[in-house]
Amino acid sequence: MFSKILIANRGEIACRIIRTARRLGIATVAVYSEADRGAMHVALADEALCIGPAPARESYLDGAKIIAAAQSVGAQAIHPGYGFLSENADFAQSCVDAGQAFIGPPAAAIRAMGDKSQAKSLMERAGVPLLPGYHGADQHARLLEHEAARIGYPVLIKPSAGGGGKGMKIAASGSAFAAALAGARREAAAAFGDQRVLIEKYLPRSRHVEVQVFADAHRSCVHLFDRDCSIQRRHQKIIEEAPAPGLEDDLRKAMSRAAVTAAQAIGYVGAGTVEFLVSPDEAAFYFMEMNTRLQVEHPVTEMIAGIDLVEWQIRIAAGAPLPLKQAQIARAGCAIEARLYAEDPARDFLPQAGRIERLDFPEPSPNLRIDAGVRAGDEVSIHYDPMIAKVIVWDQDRPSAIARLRTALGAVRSIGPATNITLLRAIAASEAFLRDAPDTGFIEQHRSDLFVPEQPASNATLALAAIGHLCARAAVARREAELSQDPWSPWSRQDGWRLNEAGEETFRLREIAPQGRDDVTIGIVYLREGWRLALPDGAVFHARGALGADGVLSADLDGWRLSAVWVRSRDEIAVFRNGEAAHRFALVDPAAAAPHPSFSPGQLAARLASPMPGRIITFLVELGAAVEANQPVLVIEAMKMEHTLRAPSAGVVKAFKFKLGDQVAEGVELVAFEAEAT
Ligand code: MV4
Repeated sequence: MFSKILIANRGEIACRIIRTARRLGIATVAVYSEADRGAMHVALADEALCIGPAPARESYLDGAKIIAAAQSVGAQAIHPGYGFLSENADFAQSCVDAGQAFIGPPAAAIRAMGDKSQAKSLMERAGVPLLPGYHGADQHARLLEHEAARIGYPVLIKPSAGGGGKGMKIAASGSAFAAALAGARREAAAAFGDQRVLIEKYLPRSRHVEVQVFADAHRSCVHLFDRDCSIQRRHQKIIEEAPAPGLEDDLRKAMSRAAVTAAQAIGYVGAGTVEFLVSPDEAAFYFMEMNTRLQVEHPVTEMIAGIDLVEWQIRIAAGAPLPLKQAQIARAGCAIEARLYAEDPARDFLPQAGRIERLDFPEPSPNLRIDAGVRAGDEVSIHYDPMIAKVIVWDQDRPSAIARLRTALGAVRSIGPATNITLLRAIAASEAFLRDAPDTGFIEQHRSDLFVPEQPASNATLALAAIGHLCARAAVARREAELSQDPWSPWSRQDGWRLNEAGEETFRLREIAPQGRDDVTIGIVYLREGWRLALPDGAVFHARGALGADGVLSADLDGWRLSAVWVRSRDEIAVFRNGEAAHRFALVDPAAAAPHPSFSPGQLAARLASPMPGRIITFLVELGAAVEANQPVLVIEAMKMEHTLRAPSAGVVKAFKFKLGDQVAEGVELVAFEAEAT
């Protein structure tokens, strides 16, 4: 067994691996980039080494630095986590060549499954069901077109060198094939440096069901049941669950058997996932791809099987046999995972960066697990995946697990970068999610239920904001009086005397989030105990409140006990009401002038600024070009995603303010336009 392992990853998965290694008595070494100096995984590990600047390709993707770090601290093994180098066959091989055990599959297995065409050929030979398709070496356009016609439209063209949906193109008919092929080849060459493609019959409605497999180095292989990951947005999984709901038992068994066959066919070792498409109509399943890493969603399998998959990974990498035989592995209940991302739903889920002011989760329990990679005070960086945490619940049956998920998500309080919590809550609360087994079109099919405009703040919310600011102002003044030791300060009096002689005042509250609502004026009358609050619509509350040392305001509104949070650094009150999106309020200082817009509306219309920090990777128009409103102008890369930026209005491109490859900050002007005279 290893005495020290290095975790070549960051965020929640690094923390998660460290927790298991610690439980096994194994020393842990973290690596981190300069941007992650204060990160959670660095704090958790026994040792930590800085391996380079923030950009992943100079740190977490630099295999040589990682191996050198492992050698320098006397680690015996390297755990790659997921993403980064976890499916890089050359890195896996380099680890072994350097005498480091790679806690993952053999490099040959990674390589074989990394080529989606080769993978399909291997599966075909092993008798694993495939969709009708073509995955040969001959890539002549005419042959591919002939194959597509043989398969029957619609067909899906996929890059052989990549997975996860990147570069896939649907061709609905023969006339559309050539263009779809050209697009797929262009994107495959850009994304993977390899323009080979494969073709498959396109399944319009499908479920994404995957089977967890585990093999040891002694040719034993078991499955650990299935997971449904159909609820995705742009190929990013949002909700995953185990087992996949509503599958016929014989279909489930056939898939699990096929998954084990697939793993054995390639001499697999370690944790792996065989991904299938299930056609809900024909109750048939088809091999998609095999992921040769531990997946983000592995906790739902751990919760229904009662197994620690990272412990198994470490033990198997150290040469141990599988801890259990298939007959000893049983599943119980239902587990569901929700992924919390720093993304702004109001900006089409654009990844967000910035400081996390506050991040409160419900107390974990045997039914609730929180795998987080960040905590309050940390920065979500533009350089890495914006996933903040995973909320995983377990219960005896699916309805009970869904109920737990709703409660757990309702209790999450996050202040800082926008997150997708509202979407997660809407999915967990949706009748469709409870009733049906989801398919990959779930989000689009139920868009109107899932994307509801945020409700205006209720009177209770406004009253809480007012009380919160009253208490926060008092706390600040008291603190200042203490620090200044000013005996004459009214706040220094110990007789509970109140500051405001007049006994009443009005507050103007400005709602920071959601934006765009008018300021609200609230009348406040000081009472012997608490205050009487008069709301704009005439409602009145008799309220008391106290701010705890942790910034949580506990209030009583006519006997109704409610709470809110004071964000000291921003002097905002955030009101989280049982699962609603947070309403955040600042106190409008009447003396402060209204913020002067730095641009006239016309100028704003003609401004193309970067929506977030990123790197310019493509210009899509020439200097001097006349563009339509909303026409794609350039592409920036940030947080492993590409974002196409569009012309804010019709006009002429007067100047590019940056060149290809430049790193740009949020809000900076990228292109100077001369807006068309409207
Ligand atoms: C498909 C498919 C339908 N028909 N292949 C997506 C990424 C990778 N896991 C394979 N994927 C799919 N392959 C055929 N022949 C549907 C998916 C798919 C999907 C496609 C478009 C939009 C979202 C999707 C989510 C999951 C799976």
